[in-house]
Amino acid sequence: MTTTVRRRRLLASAALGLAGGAGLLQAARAATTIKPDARSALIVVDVQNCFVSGGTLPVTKGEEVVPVINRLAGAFRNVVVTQDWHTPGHASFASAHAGKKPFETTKLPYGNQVLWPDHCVQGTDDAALHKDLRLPTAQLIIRKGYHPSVDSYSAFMEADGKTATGLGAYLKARNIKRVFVTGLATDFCVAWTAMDARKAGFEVYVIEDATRAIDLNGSLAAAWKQMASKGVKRIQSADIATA
Ligand code: VGL
Ligand code: ZN
Repeated sequence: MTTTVRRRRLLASAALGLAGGAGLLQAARAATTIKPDARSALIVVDVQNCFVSGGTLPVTKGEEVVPVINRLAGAFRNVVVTQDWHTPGHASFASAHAGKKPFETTKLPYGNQVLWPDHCVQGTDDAALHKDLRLPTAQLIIRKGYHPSVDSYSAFMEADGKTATGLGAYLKARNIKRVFVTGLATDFCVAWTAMDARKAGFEVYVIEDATRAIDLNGSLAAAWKQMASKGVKRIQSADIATA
């Protein structure tokens, strides 16, 4: 084979490769378009004033999840909402521990605990759902973190690892098999909720662009890695068939 011929063949196969690649990409996207069914539930985690700009524990660009979640909700027959709902002086607050500052950690009887600024105190405006959240079809609001000495990032299980919130039993009683987790924050309440949902036997998706992260010392990358290892699927809102 002459060099010219070889080069021509190479070019031809490169072109084919490109075309084939694009085709595959399209096929992959089409294949992942998900139509939520009667056994699917959207879980909207902690889209509260405390976690957006102006709140007590603001997540950068946290408010950007609101329109994405509002749009997604139209595709789901089952929608569940969570609220972080702490007692005043809650054990997860740095202010409850002498000499501790927010974002430091401490040891509590159930393990290591990140200490946060006072946030999402029961009944305050700070703990209310974001005013632009439009979830008229939502069926359940589950509150968590209301035991004074136990935190609960997860909507399923408190941080002591043994106190269930009741969400798992509720979803099972309603014959839900697949959950789609959205909201705040990706690396804390969303991640723990998603991983506990796996533990409870659900098929679990996190819709990445419907979440925003705190990202404390690399916590976001760590959370995605942990979620992947537990079989949580990472998707985008465009992967859900809406409209
Ligand atoms: C959350 C920290 C403390 C969350 C709640 O919703 O991700 N993070 N409390
Ligand atoms: Zn909290």
